[in-house]
Amino acid sequence: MASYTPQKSDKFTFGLWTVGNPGIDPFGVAVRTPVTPVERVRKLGDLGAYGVNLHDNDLVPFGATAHERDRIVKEFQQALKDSGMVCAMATTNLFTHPVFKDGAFTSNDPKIRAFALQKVMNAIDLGVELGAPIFVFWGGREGAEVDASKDPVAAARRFRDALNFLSEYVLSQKYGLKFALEAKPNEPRGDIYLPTTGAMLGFIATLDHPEMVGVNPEFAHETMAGLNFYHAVAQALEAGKLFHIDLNGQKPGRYDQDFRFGQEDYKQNFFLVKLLEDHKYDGPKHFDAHPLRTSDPEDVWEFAKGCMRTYLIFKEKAAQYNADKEIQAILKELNAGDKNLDPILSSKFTPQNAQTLRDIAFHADDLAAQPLPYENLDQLVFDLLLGVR
Ligand code: GLT
Ligand code: MN
Ligand code: MN
Repeated sequence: MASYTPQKSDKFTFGLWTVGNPGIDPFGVAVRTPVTPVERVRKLGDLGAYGVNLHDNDLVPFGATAHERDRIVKEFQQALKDSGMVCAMATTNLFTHPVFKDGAFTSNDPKIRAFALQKVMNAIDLGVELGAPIFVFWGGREGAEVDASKDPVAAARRFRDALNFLSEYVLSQKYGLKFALEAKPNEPRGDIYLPTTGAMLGFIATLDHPEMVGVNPEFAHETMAGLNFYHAVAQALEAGKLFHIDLNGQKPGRYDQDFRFGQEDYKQNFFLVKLLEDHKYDGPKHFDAHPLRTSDPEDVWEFAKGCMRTYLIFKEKAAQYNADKEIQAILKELNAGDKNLDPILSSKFTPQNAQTLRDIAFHADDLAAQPLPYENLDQLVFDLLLGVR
């Protein structure tokens, strides 16, 4: 039996805010006192994680002096070095302070939009100083409960203006940083703009520097809206836009649960891991989850270990699936192809190709009668996942 011990090469990362979550919810106060960011880095490093991610204010408190900032950053850099960890991603907290209660980039108030840009430029500098190659934008407060309050067309334009401005900032500083946009349908706003990964992909194409910008899909965020996360990630991957990924657990139709990776829907997570492995996704695998409110400090580390262990178990199952003779024989049959038609179907339109297609006498009833043994296939997957194959 494999040991499922995480290696640095697995590129598992955790946000400082994940293992540092104190268990606050809208109905209850904190239940845990998190250890310091430095201790989180040390402990995660010991457990085999590759790196950490942070918001500016996870490390440097809002309003800290330049002197305090530099001292904190230096101490943190030392902790990263000592534990062989990296800062894999950085982002900006544009949601906690009351100034952002009605949005940051999409606020109606130009002063608040300008303050948001200033805060992001500082957070970008911090991320680059810590060596982060990816910068995430999650517009948690970019939305509305009252649609009369904001013009959503103006909001889209403002969001675009902000990202264009920040892209130019990165280029002017010669930072080589990439951006990843993270969608969420709602919470904390009643509705958040650009609510899905697909919406983000459409939006990216309208930016001045689309080559710098990809997506950071999160399992919980597509799933809470009842969407198929596996399909969303596949679309991003196929478009060359999967720059980062947030893995966790979530039941459809609930608040953003951010459970331990794999806690819900084993089958969906299995196909997700198989997708990432089969397509050699080589970015960080970020467990953007938090321990249950019932967890004591020790259980917090069980949560972190569990996220990584679950991924590695699914990875092993994916290899088993790819080597399973019966499953592969069915897939081979389903994907047998057609040596005459495939070249036409995968090439561009030509009048000649169009004529060739017109001239074929298709027998629709015969085509419809071909077997599609999906009951059998799905049961084989179930048996494999439940360990009886
Ligand atoms: C917040 C949110 C996450 C985002 C983080 C990045 S912050 O915890 O719930 O999904 O990825 O800003
Ligand atoms: Mn996230
Ligand atoms: Mn979430």
